Amino acid sequence: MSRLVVVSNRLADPRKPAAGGLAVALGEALARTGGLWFGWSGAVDGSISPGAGRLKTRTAGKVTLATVDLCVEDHAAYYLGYSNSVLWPVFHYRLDLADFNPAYLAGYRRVNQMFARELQPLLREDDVIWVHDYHLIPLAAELRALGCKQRIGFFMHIPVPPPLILAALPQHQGLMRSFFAYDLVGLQSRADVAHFTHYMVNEIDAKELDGQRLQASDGITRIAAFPIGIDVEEFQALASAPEAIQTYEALCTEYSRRQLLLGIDRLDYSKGIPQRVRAFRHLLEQYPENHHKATLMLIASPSRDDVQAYAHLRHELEGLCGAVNGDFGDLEWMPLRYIHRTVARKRVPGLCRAARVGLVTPLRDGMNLVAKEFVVAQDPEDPGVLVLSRFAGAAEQLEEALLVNPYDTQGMADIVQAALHMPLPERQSRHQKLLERICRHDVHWWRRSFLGELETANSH
Ligand code: ADQ
Repeated sequence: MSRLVVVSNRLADPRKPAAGGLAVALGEALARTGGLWFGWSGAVDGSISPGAGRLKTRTAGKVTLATVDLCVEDHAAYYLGYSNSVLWPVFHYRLDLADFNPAYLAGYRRVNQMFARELQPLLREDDVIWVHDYHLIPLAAELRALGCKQRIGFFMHIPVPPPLILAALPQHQGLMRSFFAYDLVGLQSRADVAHFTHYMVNEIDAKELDGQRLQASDGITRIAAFPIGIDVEEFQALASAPEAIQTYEALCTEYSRRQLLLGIDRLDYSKGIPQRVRAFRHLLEQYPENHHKATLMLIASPSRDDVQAYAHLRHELEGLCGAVNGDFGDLEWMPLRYIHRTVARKRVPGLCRAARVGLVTPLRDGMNLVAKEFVVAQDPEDPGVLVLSRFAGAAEQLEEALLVNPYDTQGMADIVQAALHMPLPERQSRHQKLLERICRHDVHWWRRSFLGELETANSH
């Protein structure tokens, strides 16, 4: 069995439960093969110079964790700059929020080169390398330039926009051509595969060899959708642990006379949080029977505070939430609870189970794991209803959710109203089908499918 090498921007100690399902799933595969996980340590070190890394290795059980620190300039250009102020907004269809500063691209290339330089001496001939996400698109090309012949796969956690949006990226061809250094490129949804393929065919004259392979002057790569899942067993175990039960019981007591609507997200403009608040406001205006009966709880974890667009979002949201409470609240009822915090992972299943409606309404999302967690946390005898944006990757799989267009305030309010009043048999039947599909396509299925396909892909 080949050793697995995972490369991602950040890594987590897979033995710690707070690491979450993805780290646990990757950690299992890494441990089985005595694998290596390589990435940025999260530290920014003023004493190193641009393009230099400081490699540190430690072991976590059978897994070796190898990390590099970044200097201040590289952190600003590669991470805050190109990754989070260019690629993130563009791939989420937000050209208006992109900051095309040329220094960012130079920093992005520099850090990918440094990653390749530090990683290459740690590699063995028969390793299988799995690179994750938009921070590291050129990594395989950099490794190939250093002579690496190993199988290398890439998984993109975020969506792929249509070709003309990608084409707005200055020097997009160079970036997109570097995908051909991978043996396999995994995307979240069929829509992403279609956009990716159209881009390659339209913009760089690639040819579709068969349904799954693309050929360009740079080589051949295989493309497929591998919708990521959650670790259902891990989440169910969390749900039956004391912290989740306490959270559930405390909320049931507090909201015994009301119905709880819940949103849990990173505070990110792709998640459609202001649009959700507007729809809730509309619900209270159009359906006054919900006054004193419905409470929306929004839990938004702080994210990328040092990128400007995120600071704007925070202010916008504070204003919107304050206005809803000011206009509709009274001494007995606060319609909206906005919590700008990461809640302990152990409490998430309890929060979800206490909610009658889960509002997962991103404007665009690669997958969205909260949607799947919400379904798994429900009591099958009396399940809550998932209201899901049709623009989340998860919508391709979770057909029995109530699908909404988050830009349509009125339409979303009407659907939330339907969710609040859905009869029990319909809730049960939708929940059962959703749960079945989420269990079948869990994170272990995702990992096995991707790695199985990578093992059989032709290597460079
Ligand atoms: P994210 O954008 O981070 O991931 P998501 O898939 O929703 O989004 O995962 C978030 C995780 O963090 C979930 O496990 C959730 O429970 C947790 N979380 C979010 N907010 C929290 C809060 N306030 N407190 C506690 N926990 C919170 C990226 C892509 C997604 C893709 C994933 C995986 O943007 O589209 O689904 O990667 O590929």
